[in-house]
Amino acid sequence: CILMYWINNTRSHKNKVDRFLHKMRLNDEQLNDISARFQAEMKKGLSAESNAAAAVKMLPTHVRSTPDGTEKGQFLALDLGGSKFKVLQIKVREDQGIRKGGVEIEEKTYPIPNEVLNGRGTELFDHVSESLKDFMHEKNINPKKKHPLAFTFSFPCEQPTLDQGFLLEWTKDFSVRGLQGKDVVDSLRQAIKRTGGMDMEILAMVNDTVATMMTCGFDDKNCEVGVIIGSGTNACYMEQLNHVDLVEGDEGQMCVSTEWGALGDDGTLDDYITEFDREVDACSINPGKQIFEKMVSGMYLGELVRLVVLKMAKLGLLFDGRVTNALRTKGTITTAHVAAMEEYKNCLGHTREILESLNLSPSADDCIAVQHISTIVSFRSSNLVAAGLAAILTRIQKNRNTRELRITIGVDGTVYKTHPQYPKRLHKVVRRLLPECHVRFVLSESGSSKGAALVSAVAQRLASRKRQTLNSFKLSWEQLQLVKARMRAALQAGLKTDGPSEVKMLPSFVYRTPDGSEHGKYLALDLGGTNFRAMLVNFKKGLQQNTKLYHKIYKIPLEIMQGTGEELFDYLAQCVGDFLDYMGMKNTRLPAGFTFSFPCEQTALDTVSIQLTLWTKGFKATNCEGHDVVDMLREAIKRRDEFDLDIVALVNDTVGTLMSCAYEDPQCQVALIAGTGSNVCYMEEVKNIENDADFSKMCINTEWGGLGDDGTLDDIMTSDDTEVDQNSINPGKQRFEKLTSGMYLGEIVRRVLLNLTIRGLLFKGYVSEALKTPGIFETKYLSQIESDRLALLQVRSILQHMGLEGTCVDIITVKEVCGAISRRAAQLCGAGMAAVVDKIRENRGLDRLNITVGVDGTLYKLHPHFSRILQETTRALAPQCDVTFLPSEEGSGKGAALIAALAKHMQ
Ligand code: 0WK
Ligand code: 0WK
Ligand code: BGC
Ligand code: BGC
Repeated sequence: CILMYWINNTRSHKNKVDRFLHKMRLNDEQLNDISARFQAEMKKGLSAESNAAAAVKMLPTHVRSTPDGTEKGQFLALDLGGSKFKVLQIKVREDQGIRKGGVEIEEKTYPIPNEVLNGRGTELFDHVSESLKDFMHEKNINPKKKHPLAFTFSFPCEQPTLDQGFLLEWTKDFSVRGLQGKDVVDSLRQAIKRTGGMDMEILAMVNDTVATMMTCGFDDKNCEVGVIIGSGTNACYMEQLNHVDLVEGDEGQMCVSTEWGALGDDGTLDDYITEFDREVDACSINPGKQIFEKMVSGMYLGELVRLVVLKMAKLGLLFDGRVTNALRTKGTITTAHVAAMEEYKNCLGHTREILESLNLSPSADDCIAVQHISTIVSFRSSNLVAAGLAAILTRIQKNRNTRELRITIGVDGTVYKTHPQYPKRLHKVVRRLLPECHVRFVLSESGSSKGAALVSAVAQRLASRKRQTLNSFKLSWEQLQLVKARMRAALQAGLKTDGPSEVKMLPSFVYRTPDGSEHGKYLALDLGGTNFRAMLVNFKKGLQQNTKLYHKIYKIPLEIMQGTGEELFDYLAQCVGDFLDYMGMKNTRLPAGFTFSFPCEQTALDTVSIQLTLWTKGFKATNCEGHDVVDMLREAIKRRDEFDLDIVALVNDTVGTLMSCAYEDPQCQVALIAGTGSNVCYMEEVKNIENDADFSKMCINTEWGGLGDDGTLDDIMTSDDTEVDQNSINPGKQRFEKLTSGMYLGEIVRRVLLNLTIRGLLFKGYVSEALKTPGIFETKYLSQIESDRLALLQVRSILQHMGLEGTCVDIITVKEVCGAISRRAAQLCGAGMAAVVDKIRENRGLDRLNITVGVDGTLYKLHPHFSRILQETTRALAPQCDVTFLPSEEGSGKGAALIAALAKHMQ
């Protein structure tokens, strides 16, 4: 009967507390109600419209997958924000999982002095980086080596990328000044710089819930939820990307840190808030904030119990109404006390000790009552967490459209780890609220930093993949020498054989450069890669500088470029007619030179039997290849029957450019076009050409664009290059041109960006329609994007203009890709040019050669770095040649007119 008396007595005292704290005792209906309210808040937080006003921020973390076992590497890690600040070294071995010892950890906890907790931001991060330095020193970690660093930061942060985190607000007991709204990753970088003596690469910043999910996910593939019930509380889970409005993209998943601690900050939980909760909030460092957290987490549970005990004592319901200063003092009952009062074995003993430590002399009944208060307060905490988890699991059920959810929840935090009853209660209520779900709870044994290291391992792998992609466009010195040698061999081979050779070495029948004797009026027609130019040139004998020149540029529509040959030449004839009209010279039959920037085989300078061997660049007009393009123009002019022309010469645009530049600088013996297309011509020794003309030299149009058509460049072509070639209008042709000219560089960039995005390395993996559109990334954008004068924002607007939205990191990557591809193009042209000038030097048996190269083309003229890199590469690969590069002023048209003058002179 003593026992019965004891039981009834206990029950009655508990009932007294139950009545007093009835508002804290939540039944399943209320928990489901809270779960439903939380689900509504989650929706608000995920939607772009309502996110700003939402209390529960639902922060995207840029963690797109849970571990897949391939993560590996050695990392330093910082774990800041929980009750302990830790510095760690983590070694992750591939495919071994934590349980199989796949992860080794060394760690050290560093206290954070109060003055730092409430000091300035720089002081906090100086403390962090000095602790890091101390740890490295203690563990003999080489300070000279660059170390990947993983950063767990357990506060609400907006993250545009994995390695940026803008602090929204402090929670728990942190109230450091000057960091809210700042990128804490950058603050850490600055502090590490200030501390000095270490070199860190901060790969990722993660919230402790995310790191906990990743840590548990390394062993359990079903782990897609992470929850912290520690000094603070929060939960994250894998959400479908198409529900995360703040991040572009619909494919796949992304981990979202709910920051459920703020549930109720907008009054959503007011009907569940008790007077004790209001008092805890009012006395906290962040009143009105983190309402849910203040009902649940370790920072506040002890205080809640104290306030309840204090109130009941004041009401005479405890200790006969006796109250002590200790009991009135904030923080004298801690969450550790609450846990102790719930110890299975000696809960009442602990309760008595704690109350006596507050100078109280509790009766046995008082101890029963106070112990029960602790139970109710911590029970409510686990119930509220259960309601929160039920909301998250319900959302995942809906996302997967399944009721039978098998899922694991990774858990960490002192309350969950040290409070004896907490885990069991939590598991039980979650399973009771969602009986159809198979929910497994996994405790994150040794903290979240393993997870942070795993996230960093993924970031490192992604970064290295990006670096691999960029490196695949890097040419070594040896490779450039190889290209020079291959170009040289191809030049040689092209001169020899009449048969097919990749570098055609087409004779131009121009045997000398101008000597100033040219005079008279000539018409020049210039069909380039994108435009057609008509010009009238008037030369004055020996007075180069007095040359008069009038011209008009006509854009060539794509449908004309790729229509019938007849339409193309009718269009050219129409333009000429328009120009002569404009010049009032329709009735004058002027001698004309025709610059035709495509490979043509000709047997003489003037216009007998000229054959277009193949279209290049964007041209594909039918019935032209193998035909005499001068005849076709003549036919078109005849069809037009408005004016007549005496076309006396046809030259390639490189030859025209050489003439035009040689008119200024007689030392000009080579000409390069680096524009829509890519090509070079130069004055070759006639003895090296199967031609018996009575001249010493002849200008050879190399058509070097064809190098590689027989596979000689396969070892430097990347998969993206191959894709561009295979999807071009002339697959397998003009391989060298496709690596070096304006027609293709933009497209190579687009394909690289597309492949990086598909692999999740760019634009957050979001493959926009724009990115899938061939030709959308025009080469002119490369020149703009690579200009040093442009800030990232301006580059962003260029990308936006193309329908590409990117983060700062994305924009830097785009700039890097553009730079890598244009740099390679310029280097390849430099290697080719070195082959040409060195051949001329050897032709002439010279040790040193002084020579001028005339240049034209939008890529050379407009790209901010192309010309410099090309010149540097040429000089480096042909050190015995002093090469001057002379940009052509008036294009090759003037050159064509000069040749027309030559041709006229020879008639
Ligand atoms: C241990 C984790 C840490 C997290 C902490 C939370 O390693 O990242 O912040 O748990 O629990 P607390 O220390 O606040 O009780
Ligand atoms: C201007 C020359 C023209 C040549 C063009 C190449 O006058 O003959 O075809 O440069 O540059 P693009 O217009 O292809 O950039
Ligand atoms: C913070 C969360 C953190 C949680 C657990 C809360 O106060 O806002 O970011 O995950 O504590 O440490
Ligand atoms: C053509 C050459 C031309 C070069 C530059 C190439 O596509 O084959 O004939 O010189 O473009 O315009």
